[in-house]
Amino acid sequence: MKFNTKAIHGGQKNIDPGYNSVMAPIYQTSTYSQSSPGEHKGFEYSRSGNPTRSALEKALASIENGSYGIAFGSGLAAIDAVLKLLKPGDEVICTNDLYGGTYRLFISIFKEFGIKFHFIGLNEAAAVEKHITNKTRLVWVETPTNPMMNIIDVAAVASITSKHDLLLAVDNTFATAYLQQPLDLGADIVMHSATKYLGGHSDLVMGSLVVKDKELADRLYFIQNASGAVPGPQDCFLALRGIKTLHVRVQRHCENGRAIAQFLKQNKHVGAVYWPGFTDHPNHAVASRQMSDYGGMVSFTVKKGTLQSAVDVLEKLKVFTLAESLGGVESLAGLPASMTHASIPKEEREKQGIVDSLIRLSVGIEDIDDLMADLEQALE
Ligand code: P1T
Repeated sequence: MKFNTKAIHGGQKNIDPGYNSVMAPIYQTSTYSQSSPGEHKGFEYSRSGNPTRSALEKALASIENGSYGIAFGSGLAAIDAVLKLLKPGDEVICTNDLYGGTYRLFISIFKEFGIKFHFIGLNEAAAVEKHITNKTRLVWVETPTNPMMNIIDVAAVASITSKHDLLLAVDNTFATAYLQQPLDLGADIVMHSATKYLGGHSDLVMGSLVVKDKELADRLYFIQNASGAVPGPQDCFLALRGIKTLHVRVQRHCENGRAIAQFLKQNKHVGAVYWPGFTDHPNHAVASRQMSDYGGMVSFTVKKGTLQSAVDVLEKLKVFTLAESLGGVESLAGLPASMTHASIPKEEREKQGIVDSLIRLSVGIEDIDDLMADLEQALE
């Protein structure tokens, strides 16, 4: 099956043996009756498994070309589960430009539990090799990165991790499975904040993991059940519904993202524009190879360079909503330094380019003329 068909039908055959409903029903139940202790129809308690969640997990596995999908109560809960594969003393190599909450989880929680993190620039995949020790277990990659839109060559990193028998996890939130398939590029785990493009309508918080390997899947299902950060059935239904239109939404996000990036690049009030579709983006060639288009996320600095100049632009926007998050049908704008990435120390942030005048746009699927006019008036 090709992607557009999988987005709608992947893993959904006989989803409701009871009544043949076309959409997976919302099984709003915490428990399931047993005819005799241990005798049931595959579900005992909804932390361990729920049919609506199961339908979503099958859809997730299908769109990522994996074998097993595992859904969580948030993107961070999904990342938390991956880190729980490790033990004190283990080491992780990760991109130095990460979603602020991921950084906070690594530094404020798992570092305290004795896991060591090496944050490195991964524009050159070979840099990974220099930081591998006999304690390294996991390489964590976000691509495109949030919010600087750096691109990491997943296949090149995978060739190193497989040689050293390390796990490679890729946060595919910005690209989505429609534009990029990390498992096909050699990653072991693909992770999503399903809150974003997968849900697609800014109406749920959820995370997901997809893997190919049965043993790894069993361990992650164990952690999902043992730690218990599972999403409810209503949210699973919404995510499943979102996935069915992922391909058409992301096409329009890409189209509008391209137009906005080009518009910003020629606007006299704008400094730098970060979007991997530009031929002068440092890893444009890698983006063109591993992604089928460049996505709907665009970051830029206001030329004046001050915090106030960025705040002025954000306050004047009328169609773009000033808000955290991304990937919904509506356009959002944010100030990473004080919103999504405030938990990263200022000095560290600025090294990555997350300056006070940096604005991040999640370009939605409204009419492009209205989006451009909105940015134009705000920048003027
Ligand atoms: O918010 P949550 O569903 O827990 O997902 C965390 C997360 C993980 N990875 C990436 C790349 C993300 O962007 C996020 C969440 N990001 C935002 C809320 C944001 O506005 O950037």
